[in-house]
Amino acid sequence: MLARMISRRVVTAGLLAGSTATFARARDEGLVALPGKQPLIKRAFRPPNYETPLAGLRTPYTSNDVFFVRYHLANIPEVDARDWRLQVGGASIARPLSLSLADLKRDYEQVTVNAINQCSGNRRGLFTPRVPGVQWGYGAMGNARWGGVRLRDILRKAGLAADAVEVSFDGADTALMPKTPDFAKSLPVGRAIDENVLVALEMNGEPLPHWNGAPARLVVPGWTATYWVKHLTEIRVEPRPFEGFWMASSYRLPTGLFPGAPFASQTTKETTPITEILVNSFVTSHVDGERLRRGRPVELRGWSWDGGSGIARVEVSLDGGRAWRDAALGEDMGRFSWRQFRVPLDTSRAGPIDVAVRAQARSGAVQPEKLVVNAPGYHHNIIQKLTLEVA
Ligand SMILES: Nc1nc2c(c(=O)[nH]1)N[C@H]1C(S)=C(S)[C@@H](COP(=O)(O)O)O[C@H]1N2
Ligand SMILES: [Mo]
Repeated sequence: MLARMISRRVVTAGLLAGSTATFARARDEGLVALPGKQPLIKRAFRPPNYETPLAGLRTPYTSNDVFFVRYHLANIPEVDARDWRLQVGGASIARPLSLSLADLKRDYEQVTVNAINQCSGNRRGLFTPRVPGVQWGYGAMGNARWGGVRLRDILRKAGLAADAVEVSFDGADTALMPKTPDFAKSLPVGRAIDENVLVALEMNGEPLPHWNGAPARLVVPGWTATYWVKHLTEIRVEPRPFEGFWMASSYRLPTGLFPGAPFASQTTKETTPITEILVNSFVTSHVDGERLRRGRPVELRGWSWDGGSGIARVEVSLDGGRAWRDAALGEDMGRFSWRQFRVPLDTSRAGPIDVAVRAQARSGAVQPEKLVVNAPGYHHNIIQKLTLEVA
């Protein structure tokens, strides 16, 4: 309702969230509802950074109204879908395009893909020692069914030249301070033309919510969410590496520290862009320290995922990591999606149960025991451990 009132105007997220009339505060401290969203965990106010609470992560598809929200820039326009245009150009494009929403819906095949959208810094708040940045817990991620058109089909129609090296993406959001660099990202052309990369118009069968990138966002299944540019307005294809701040100076890791798809045109001797999501899992049925009623049957459940090879197995230990057993896996919702794991818990005896969960991807990668420390606080995927108390 409010979203409609303010449409066709440029407002800052700070103003939006700051107006008491539009501001719902939940009982729990730190839970705040942005317009159109359920209460989320507020990690930063301006730019808006809101995390999905555990209760919102239990469904196979994360609801649009609890899906996490992450921005780098505070000036976030409410884009009017009727005026919106997607510009496609650059030196490696033969026929520049200016596409309306109607063009995208009429002239291109509509496809869907199930995929995890996970922030590179998901779980940064769990790093010890602490690393600077948004102190995310487990909920800077979600799974959704994304609908839209293949980026590849757009690039083909625009006449993609053989000399193309990278494809860059810019969104409608801008910085409040003139010195803050605009948020724009790029992909190697090989990844950009992967059939799973979409210009998405829909999320879980609905038009994209404002806070998740309306009217169109990039969806790069298997790669961390930094590439999933929201409020997409411009695509450029060039025969050289893109030099924007968010590629050249941010979202980078020491070269060779982590596995993942290479990004050769952006790699230096020292650093390389973060690319694929690493194998990971987390428990959604219980929290650390939770008490279980003695004798009552109960199941441990959660999700496991990786950057697109798919999940091979999930092992669970109930004795602090000595013995491991295979968990049952739920429905395969696609290799870029997450997959449920389940094991029954024995609650016949009182006392602690030391739970540990270890996912293995089809690529062979396994969740590590120890954190690979890195300055930006990315790729937190260590084995989750929690203690439950039967009483
Ligand atoms: N236009 C725009 N797109 C963006 C960003 C941004 O700041 N501006 N942040 C990126 C990052 S780092 C993340 S984690 C995801 C978050 O997606 P969500 O807000 O839909 O959950 O959006 C990506 N796309
Ligand atoms: Mo992110």
